Amino acid sequence: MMKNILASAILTISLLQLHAQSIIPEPAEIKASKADFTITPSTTIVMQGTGLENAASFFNAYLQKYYGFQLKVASGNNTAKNSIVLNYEKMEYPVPGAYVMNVNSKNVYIAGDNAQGTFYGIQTLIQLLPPVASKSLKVPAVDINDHPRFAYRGAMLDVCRHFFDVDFVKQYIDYLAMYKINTFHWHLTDDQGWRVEIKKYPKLTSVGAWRDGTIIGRYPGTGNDSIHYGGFYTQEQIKEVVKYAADRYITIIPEIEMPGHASAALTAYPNLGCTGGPYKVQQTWGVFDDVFCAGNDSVFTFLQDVLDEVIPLFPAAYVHVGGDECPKTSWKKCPKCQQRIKDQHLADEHALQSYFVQRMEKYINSKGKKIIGWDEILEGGIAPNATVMSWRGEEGGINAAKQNHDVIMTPNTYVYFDYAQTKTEDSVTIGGFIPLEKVYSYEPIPAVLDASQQKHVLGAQANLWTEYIGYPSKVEYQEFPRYAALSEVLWSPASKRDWKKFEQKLPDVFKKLSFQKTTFSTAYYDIQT
Ligand code: TNX
Repeated sequence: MMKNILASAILTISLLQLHAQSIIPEPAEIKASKADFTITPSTTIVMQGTGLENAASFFNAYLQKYYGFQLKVASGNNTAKNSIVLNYEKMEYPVPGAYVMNVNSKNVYIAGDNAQGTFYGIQTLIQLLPPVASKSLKVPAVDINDHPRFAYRGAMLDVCRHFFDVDFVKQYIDYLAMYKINTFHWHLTDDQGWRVEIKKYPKLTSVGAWRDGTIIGRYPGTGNDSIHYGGFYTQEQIKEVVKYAADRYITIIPEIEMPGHASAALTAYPNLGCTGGPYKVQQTWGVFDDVFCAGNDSVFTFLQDVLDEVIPLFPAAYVHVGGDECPKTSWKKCPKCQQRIKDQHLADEHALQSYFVQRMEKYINSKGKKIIGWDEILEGGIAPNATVMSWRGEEGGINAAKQNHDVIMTPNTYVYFDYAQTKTEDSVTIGGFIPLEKVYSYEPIPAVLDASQQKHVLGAQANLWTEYIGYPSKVEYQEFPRYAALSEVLWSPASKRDWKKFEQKLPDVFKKLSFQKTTFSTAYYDIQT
């Protein structure tokens, strides 16, 4: 009897501790174990398998950055006291990345179904660390069995409307890793800037990466000067970022926009437009009539050359070809485009865009890659192997899945993090209103699809368009805590999604972000009061 009372008392204390600890995203299964573990500078990381260095070194880098110490790393089967043991365990889940974690007074044991799973276990361990700098870090007594729900857990960053340097992109990637996001969609070309070095076409970056004049959305106090603004990534820098992401089990999908949002490329090479220009790298936002000429074969040669340089930089299975917001105005007036419509027996300019995307798909497929396009690629006939990113709500995604195409849900009704977080947003945003609870409520699988169609929904992604986001802390402000909410949408089992519980975890989310010196929005509280 006494023993039982004692046991339940211990359990209650552990549960209280656990309650104070708030893992994001919510794991599939979590229960109290018997005893806490304490990490100190004398704790050792023991890798019991090969290929676990990324997990170990990520953890050490985190400890160093936030707590000022590192742990010794050893290999072998030694599970001596005072160790964090990293290992593998076979698990049968449809999506890779599962892990188990057991905490007791001697060890923390973390085993993934692959190295990525073990890495996610490390992320969970990091979530459990106290948000105060100390050399004695209590890890609460827990047993966790966890696995991801969706295979595609994405984040898009637009580096065209505003440019973000390599250091910040790496920081951003670390944020994604923290919430077990596995795909970074890098929006590299747009009307306001071309951001990737292409050796065959140097003007893309010497001309197309820069704009002059007043820049909207920069850091308060700097926004009114007229400046030469821009930037780009060299191919060496891209490789460095791709490797940095891969070490965190994040795949980078590059987006090269076509046929619209092409002002920067046209400014560099005016022969690629229907009128021959002159064009300008855009200063303002929106949709512009000048786009790649669909009647000009040298446009296809140019884009193929660009892709010949881009594809080897990115190991991802996909290349994103944009396809959104392409006005047909210039094609309507262009004799070559009209000739193409005739020659190819196309119904109209929408069919011409479809011809354009299909022609590029063929080329990209021939290089062993698949294409992703925004949902406009459905208009005029979808390219045979294309995956659709549904951004104008879910409709495009639903249509694509019904046509047996894969889909990534990125609806601007739920996951546009450039939109405002309160109705009276205190900072300038593009508009819209997507509060935290709305993000949390998002269900990527539309109920109208039948089971076989639902399988085409690979996952979801939040988009951060940066028209009004000109500096890193504003990116963070727009992302946090909404990314915490999205991570539960993407990772946690649907049955574990619980807004009330998430709300209870929020103070800890904020504490953690403050501790990490990450900027975040407290709009959530403004809405409650
Ligand atoms: C629509 S989403 C766009 C972007 C803008 C964004 C602003 C999409 C495929 N196109 O070009 O930046 O709205 O929210």
